[in-house]
Amino acid sequence: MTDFFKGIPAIKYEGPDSDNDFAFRHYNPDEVVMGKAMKDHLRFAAAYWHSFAWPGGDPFGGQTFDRPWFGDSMDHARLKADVAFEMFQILGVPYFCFHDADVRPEGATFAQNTANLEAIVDYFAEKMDATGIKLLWGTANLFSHKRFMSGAATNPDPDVFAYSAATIKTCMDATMKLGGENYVLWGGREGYETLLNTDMGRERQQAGRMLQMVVDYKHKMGFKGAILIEPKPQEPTKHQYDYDVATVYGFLKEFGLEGEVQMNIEQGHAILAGHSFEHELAMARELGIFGSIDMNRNDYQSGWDTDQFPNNVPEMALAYYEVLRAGGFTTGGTNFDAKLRRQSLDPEDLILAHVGGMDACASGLKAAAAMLEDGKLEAARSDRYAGWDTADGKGLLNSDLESIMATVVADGTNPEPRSGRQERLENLVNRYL
Ligand code: XLS
Ligand code: NI
Ligand code: NI
Repeated sequence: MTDFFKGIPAIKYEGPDSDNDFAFRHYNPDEVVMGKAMKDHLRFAAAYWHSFAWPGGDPFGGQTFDRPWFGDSMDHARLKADVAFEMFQILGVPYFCFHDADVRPEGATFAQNTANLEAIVDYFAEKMDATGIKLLWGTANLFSHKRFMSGAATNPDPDVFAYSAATIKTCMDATMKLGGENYVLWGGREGYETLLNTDMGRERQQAGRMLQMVVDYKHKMGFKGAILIEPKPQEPTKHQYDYDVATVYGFLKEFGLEGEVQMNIEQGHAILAGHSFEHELAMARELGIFGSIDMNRNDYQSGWDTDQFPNNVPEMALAYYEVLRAGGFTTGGTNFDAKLRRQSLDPEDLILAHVGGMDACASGLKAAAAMLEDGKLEAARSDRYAGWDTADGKGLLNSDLESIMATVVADGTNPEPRSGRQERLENLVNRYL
């Protein structure tokens, strides 16, 4: 045991009336919601990068966090892992997620990076065996090091494409070895700063080819998990090719990968794309590519991916409503891609941020389940489209303009507008919260 979280107890469910900060009010792992334990609905994961690798900087100032594992040695990396697994256990999160660069020191060569990663993977494997904590997903950080400043797969320099492909292979191997349930690709710098120096056609072809290689390798190695793309419209690049779910779907179609890749949808990225979180979730469900979520909260004023811990239960209820309508998670889960504010220096801030986020998710899930079980919202939706279930409605989509016109004339069709009842439905939603 390290002493980083000294004095902080394992977090337990105490119910809504508890006034203990270090307790759950809503997240009761074994409580059954719609026939399934809450923990199996939510499948919480902690994100290594924000909680253990991020130093607290912003564009105007550097490190604010003073962590004993900040440093470049393997000893630092192992201490970081010790503390990380202590946090996972205090919180009772069943999963974690990581990038290669979060967990191992940067070596002088590719080979050294690989060796460092493999050593930490072995260290993780022991801890996972001992604690039962599992890997939700692994990924490669192809955006922080300066070699990736002009992109990874979409780089104008083929050597960077090669370095990136090789790095992805090592990260897929690490994910497979640790029994990871998904492999994520977030194209942080797969985009451009200015069209003046960018060959968009080439870059899109390169990105498509890299994705095909990832899918080929997945099948070759026998990885049973899902390959997930995480859309984001911009930041760090001015424009990112994986803009949003619909854009990525078009990309998958173009490269023949629509049956192979699903979406990891992040709240903050949806907001940056000018959508709501529930829009992106619903779109992925309709396209049959819903996979997993990165749960966080964007500040609506900032225009940045602020990655705050989620706490807006009414919004989260609508998000989990879409998750439940998609049939819930299979390989996916709720990953807290969220970081502390840079003034939140204390170890207990890190614990309480997750406690609040987990509780807000549980509240949102319970409200969503009640909405769905009650059926009023779904009944109102079906009622609105009921005309399409009649023989005439069904026939219309198989008809043609000339026949339809003949029928409109013969029947004297003259549609009467009907209320969309938005306020009534919004009032209804608020009753479940
Ligand atoms: C950044 C992304 C990143 C991915 C993993 O905005 O959310 O954290 O989730 O590379
Ligand atoms: Ni994310
Ligand atoms: Ni993000």
